[in-house]
Amino acid sequence: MEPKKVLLFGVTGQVASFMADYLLEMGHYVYGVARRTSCDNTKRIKHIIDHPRFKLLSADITDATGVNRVFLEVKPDYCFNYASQSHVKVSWDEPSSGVDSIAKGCLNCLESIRQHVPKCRYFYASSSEQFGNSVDLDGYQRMTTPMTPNSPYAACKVLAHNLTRIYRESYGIFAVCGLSANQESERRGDNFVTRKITKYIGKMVAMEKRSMIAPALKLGNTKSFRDWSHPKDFIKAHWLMLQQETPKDYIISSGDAHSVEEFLTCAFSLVDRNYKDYVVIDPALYRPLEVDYLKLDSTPLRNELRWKPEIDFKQLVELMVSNDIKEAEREFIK
Ligand code: G4F
Repeated sequence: MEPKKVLLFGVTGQVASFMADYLLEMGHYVYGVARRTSCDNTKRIKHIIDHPRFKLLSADITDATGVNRVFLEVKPDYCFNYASQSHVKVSWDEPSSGVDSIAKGCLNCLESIRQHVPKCRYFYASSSEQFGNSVDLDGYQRMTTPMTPNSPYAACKVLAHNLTRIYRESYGIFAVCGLSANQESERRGDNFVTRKITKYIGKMVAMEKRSMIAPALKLGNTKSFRDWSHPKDFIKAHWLMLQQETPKDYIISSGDAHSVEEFLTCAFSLVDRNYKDYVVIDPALYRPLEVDYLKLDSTPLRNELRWKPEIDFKQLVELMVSNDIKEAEREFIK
């Protein structure tokens, strides 16, 4: 394939940073869009900042003029939209920011494509949170499962998901929703439950090595189930979705559900510990509404696009724990 120009919104975030790596490996030109912040937030893309085929552009997805500017400047072949508020619990504290960054941000991209680059193929990062507590009788969520969002975050995601479909059907734009289950990795933000746990383990191991005792790990609801995977697997599906003849929405998932308690058990067992000796439940960390059980069926994607994930739950936990043990040790030596 000829090198393509790819616009990546949210490039400083976890998933987009892996997508940037993948696109550069394939020989494409990557235009990463990030909003200006007073503190440096480029740690996930430090290794590619000086790459000859990477360019960092400054724009805020909530600002239509900035979004238009980058689309007109780059005239991309593809656009992946990973930008927005991403923390579900925070969306109760900052609901307007969700409306702006998720829904209006998606609309700004769709409008720019419609008006200025109608041939650009658009990927919208939909979320399994959109299902809320809807589950089919066999325990899976599918594209046909009703979307009953349980947070301001998820409600905005449903709106953006529908806008993407509406623009595709109304204007013939190649716009698709990749509805992804949870993505966790060594680049995950510290305030998501998996990384909070693995970072704690790293710190606890480093402290115990120096005869210090780590304070307890405070968590909220540990009974919920999530369908966890590594973004390195998912971004390949996202890319494949834009290579098809006709645009179609797909679910991307491992199809495997584990509770937060199972994640804790697996992660702490890797350092021969029992999580119950370290974790305390803090009711302040509970959400006003919870999503109890996410296990998504990605059979259409697997059959039609011949995709499957390579990193399973245990490998994911091992990768994150071993990364965070090394990272904590480096921090202590500093
Ligand atoms: O790690 P979480 O915050 O991820 P959550 O809510 O599943 O959302 C993530 O996945 C979505 C896809 O399904 C994305 F759309 C979204 O952007 C994000 O990436 O919470 C996972 C579970 C929840 O049930 C939460 O209540 O862990 C529970 N939990 C328990 N204690 C905690 C904590 N979550 C966080 N963040 N922090 C805690 O201390």
